[in-house]
Amino acid sequence: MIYDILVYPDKRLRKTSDDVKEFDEKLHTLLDDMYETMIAKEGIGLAAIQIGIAKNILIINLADDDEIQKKEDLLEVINPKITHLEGTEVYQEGCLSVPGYYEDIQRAKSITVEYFDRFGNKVVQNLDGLLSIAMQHEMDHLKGHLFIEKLSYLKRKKFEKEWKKRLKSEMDKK
Ligand code: Y12
Ligand code: CO
Repeated sequence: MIYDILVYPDKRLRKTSDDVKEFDEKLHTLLDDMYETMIAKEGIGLAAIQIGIAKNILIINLADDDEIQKKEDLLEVINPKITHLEGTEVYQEGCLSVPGYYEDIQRAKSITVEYFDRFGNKVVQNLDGLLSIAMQHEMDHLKGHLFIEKLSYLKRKKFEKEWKKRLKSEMDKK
């Protein structure tokens, strides 16, 4: 099933998500639906709150060196916690909930993250590069935060002005 993605400024995106307690068939169906939705919308990462489900679940599927997004590289991440952050890196980010807007964002360069897979097995990973950035971006969603909150005051003001204009023109077209 392909879900609709919540788009800024939808208030539901600001909800804090709750931990998953049951690693059951219902969770597996949700993970499968999240993957189907992310691929259909041409994303590389998706948090459950972006489809209106306030659970600590996210998926990431980066393309490989040949720019192919292989399902075997899919990360299914449940109840993640960052235990270590190191360095800083700037990367131009985008988000399915803020479609068409991209901006340079500073985050930690490398992280250690602990989470559970779909079967409830604990995973500990050291991440750097794009995976580290994507994990931090998606984990922000679980706390109700969007990457645009990291913009400077002036960039945020410009963004809000352009976004309002865009939403108005979309409404006028209807
Ligand atoms: C680095 C930085 C941020 C992330 C988070 C995951 N972000 C995405 O998956 C963004 C996807 C996205 C897709 C879009 O659609 C198309 O390109 C067709 C898009 O543009 C529009 O919707 C117009 C914007 C964002 C991971 C790694
Ligand atoms: Co996002």
